[in-house]
Amino acid sequence: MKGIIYKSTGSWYLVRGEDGRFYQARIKGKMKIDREISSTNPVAVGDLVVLEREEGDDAMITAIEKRGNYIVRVSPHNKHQKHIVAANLDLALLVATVQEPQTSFGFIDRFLVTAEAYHIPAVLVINKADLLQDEEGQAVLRHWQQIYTHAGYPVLTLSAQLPESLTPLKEMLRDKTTLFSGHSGVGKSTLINHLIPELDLRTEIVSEYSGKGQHTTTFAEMFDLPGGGRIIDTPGVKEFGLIDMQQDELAEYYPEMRRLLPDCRFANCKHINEPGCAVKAGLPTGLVAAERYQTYLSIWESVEKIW
Ligand SMILES: Nc1nc2c(ncn2[C@@H]2O[C@H](COP(=O)(O)OP(=O)(O)OP(=O)(O)O)[C@@H](O)[C@H]2O)c(=O)[nH]1
Ligand SMILES: [Mg+2]
Ligand SMILES: [Zn+2]
Repeated sequence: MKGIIYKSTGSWYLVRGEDGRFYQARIKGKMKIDREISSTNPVAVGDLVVLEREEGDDAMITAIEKRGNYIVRVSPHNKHQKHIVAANLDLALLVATVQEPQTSFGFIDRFLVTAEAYHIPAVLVINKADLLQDEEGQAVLRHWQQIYTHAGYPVLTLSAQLPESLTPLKEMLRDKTTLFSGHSGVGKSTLINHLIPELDLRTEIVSEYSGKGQHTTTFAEMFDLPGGGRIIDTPGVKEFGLIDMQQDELAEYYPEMRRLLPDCRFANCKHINEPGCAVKAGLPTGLVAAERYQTYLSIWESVEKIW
């Protein structure tokens, strides 16, 4: 029987079989894993697998199907290893907050760059808009919306406390498998609880002391949406470390820069201080937002050097 992974704790898996039932499964000791990527987790949420039923609700995973796509980040336990966050995704959604906790442009852009590199459409959700109702807050929200809309991403500004603000999000998620990612405390589980009313995921207030979330969700888990589609809740991420990224490909993963690259004078332009650089020429005209260019420079410094 085939099945799909709904939850992975590392030692056992919650799998939904073709029969619609959930099974507690383990990986068969001798299962051959087609190692297209070497990662700390051989099987991830969203993976399609072959199941062998055992007693009751127990099962064995005997094979894993080739992934349509997947998203990988640096393993939380070992900087030199990869961790598959989820597989077979239609959308990668980042929940960001201006405050409580603050999400930086650098973090947002590392996530978006990763989604581009894995060819997964990305969406930015700015949650906790209720905390930004004064004039200053509204201006910040407009600024964020403008930066990311211009970069080419759908941006939804909403608040888990204002149920009607979730309507466009519901539309966007219908019939899709969507990964929810973001810092701890931004409200991923709270939003999912609203989207799936019978669910009651644990949520926790952001620590007043550190201004950070408390890592309430500890394992990635997938849930069915009432109107069709699935959502994957994930534990909060501190940093989105980029895997196997090289400096010369980075600009390709900024959609607004990608469009300009053919106009750079030099084919191997780094877009830093070359003459005739179309990316830099796009800064004063607003084709490239200064905030996005700043994150380009800092990510460029941090990834594999090839020049
Ligand atoms: N003011 C306000 N608070 C919110 C909103 N959404 C969530 N919260 C609160 O933010 C806190 C953290 O929410 P969670 O849903 O646990 O956050 P999470 O992203 O799942 O966090 P981890 O599981 O640790 O990654 C809770 O106290 C929520 O009630 C919102 O739109 N506005
Ligand atoms: Mg959570
Ligand atoms: Zn250039």
